[in-house]
Parts: sequence; structure tokens; C-alpha cells
Amino acid sequence: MLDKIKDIEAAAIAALPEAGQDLKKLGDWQVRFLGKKGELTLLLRETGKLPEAERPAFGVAVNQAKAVLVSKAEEIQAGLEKKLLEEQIKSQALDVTLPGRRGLSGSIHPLSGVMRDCADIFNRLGFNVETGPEIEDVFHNFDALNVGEGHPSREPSDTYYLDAQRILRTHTSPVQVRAMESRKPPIRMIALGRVFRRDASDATHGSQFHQIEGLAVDEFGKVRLSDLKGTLETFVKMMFGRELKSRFRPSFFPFTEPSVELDMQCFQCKGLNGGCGVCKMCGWIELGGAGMVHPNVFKALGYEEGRYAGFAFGFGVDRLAMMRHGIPDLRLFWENDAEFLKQF
Ligand code: FA5
Repeated sequence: MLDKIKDIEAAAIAALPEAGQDLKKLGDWQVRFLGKKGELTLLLRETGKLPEAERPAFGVAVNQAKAVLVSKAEEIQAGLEKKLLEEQIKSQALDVTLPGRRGLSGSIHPLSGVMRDCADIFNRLGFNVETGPEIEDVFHNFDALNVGEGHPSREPSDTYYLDAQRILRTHTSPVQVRAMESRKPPIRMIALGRVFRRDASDATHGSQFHQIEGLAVDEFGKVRLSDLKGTLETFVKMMFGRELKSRFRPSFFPFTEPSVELDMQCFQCKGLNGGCGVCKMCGWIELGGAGMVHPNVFKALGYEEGRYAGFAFGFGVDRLAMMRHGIPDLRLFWENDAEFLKQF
């Protein structure tokens, strides 16, 4: 039996150079000689067949052979693992001197940028920014603004109705009403936001677009048409360039009297040489409506008759952004084309 131990040990050592080539083969070798059903373990089970006196010496001899083989296997395993680790380090090596890859970063949407600039300019002129709901009621959007019952803008063909009283606001003017409702003058506010109309969309029209609204109200005599003109002229210069002139044309809005339309000199051609493509050869670009707050608006809000005066204005932000960035079609603002947006 002792010879058997020697034979197994010798066979195991002879098989080691082959088994030591990789961890898989070494594992198989360990199972074959040292595993639960390995040759040495099975031999140990035969201890019972020996005369009792020989058993201790046999057990010691098997365990010694086992210890020799385990130690050899551990040594080879450590070597193989070290080699594997070195190979991994080599193959996965990082060149920390390589320049990094720049991640995609977002940018301010051109409409948000223009709205931010508008807010900034009017803040500096003493106006604070106020907000109102996009789902508005008929009173704030039409009634309080002196828009008569039969006015075409109230038709369901022009306005999105949620029910008889609730609509998607068609302009930012209801935010003026909410400001006048919530506190007494002096008031100097602007509102920026989305508005909705059943307009067919084309290069200069959308069924949703953005407006900027402004309102200044104070005791009668403290706010005049000339203040409106000065404010809007200053806005145009700060937004588009100091050299640009503005002009008022007579117009009509139910909530202002007198009402005007504000034009600015074309920033592209400055009105020289008979105009250009941007201003459609007229030298001027239309920005939006304005005027002095109509007495009926004050009346609808319970303001004392004749005590207050105010001016108001409202422009299309999408068209301001088109002009500012030379964009020919406002639908581009909605398409979320990353190539378009990353230019800003
Ligand atoms: C108004 O909405 C008035 N609330 C403006 C106002 C406020 C006048 C205060 C007086 C006092 P209007 O419907 O003209 O006015 O619209 C104002 C601006 O919104 C237009 O000059 C234009 O720039 C823009 N706009 C109008 N319709 C569209 C549309 N479908 N798509 C994009 N922009 C539009």
C-alpha cells in the first residue's frame, strides 16, 4: 500500500508540467489526484483494509503525499495567476496622456435665449417679470380686455376652447389683466410665454408661438404715449443695435386707445438702397402691437374712472428670434433638430 502512495505521488508529479500550463488543466489535475474522488482520497478510504497496526503510518504517508502535491499545485497556481494578471494589465493598459473625448453638451434654445434677453432688458428698464396660466378663462383673455362678444378672435375657428369658459390663451395680454387685478398701480411688468391660435402654420406663423407682453400703469399724467415710445425705442436699440430707429403706425386693438404698431428699421439693410430680402424691400420690420390701456379695461377691473393711465405692448418672440439669428422659418424652432440647435 505504501508503494501505491509513492506511485500516485510520482504519477501526479510527472503530470504536473502538462497540468501547469493553464488554470483549467491544473484544476483537472487537482480533481484527479486530490479531489473528493481523487486517487489519493480513494486510497485513504482503503485504510480500513490494513491491519490495525499499519493504519497510522499509512494515514501519515497519504497525508504527507497530499501535502507535497497541494503545495506544488499552489505554487504553480500562484505563478499562473500572476502571469494572467500581468497579461491583463498589459492588454487593458490605459494611455492616460490621450486627450479625452468631449461629451455632447446642450445649449440654450434660441427662443429661450431671446426671452432671457428681453427679460434682462426690461428688468433694467424697471419692469418685473410675471407669469400667467396657459389655460386661461374667457374673462381674462377677452372680456376684461374689451374684446366684444362678436369679435372674430373669439370664434372657435380662431381659438382653442376646452369648454365654454376655458381656452388656451391666444395672447399674453391676460397676464396684464391678472397683474392689474392683483394689485394697485404703479405697475411695470412684462410677461413672456406660450400662446395658442388656430393659425395654419407657415414660415412666419405657428399654432403655438411665444409673446412678450408689457404693461406700465400709474396715476393719470405719469404714463404717456411718449413713455411707451421711449421704452420701445430703447428696447429695440438694446436688442438689435443702437443705430436702429423705430416708428409707430396707427393700428387697432380693442384693449388700447390709441393703438399703434411698432416697426423697427431693418437691421440688415438699415433701410438703405430701397430695402432687402429681410424687410421685403420696405426698410422696416414689424415687431408687434402697442397702445395706451383702454378706459374699458380699467373699468372692467373696477379701477376708479380717470384716475389711472397706462401703456401696453405685445410682440411675437419667435419673430424676434428669427430676426436676431437670421432664421428664415419659425418651424425650425419646434423641430428639435440637434444640428440646428447646436449652432446657438
Ligand atoms: C396681440 O396679440 C396683442 N395682444 C398685442 C398687444 C399687446 C397689443 C398689448 C397692444 C397692447 P397680435 O395678434 O398682432 O397682437 O400679435 C402680436 C404679435 O404676435 C405679432 O406681431 C406677431 O409677431 C406675433 N404673432 C401673431 N400671430 C402669430 C403666429 N400665428 N405665429 C407666430 N407669431 C405670431
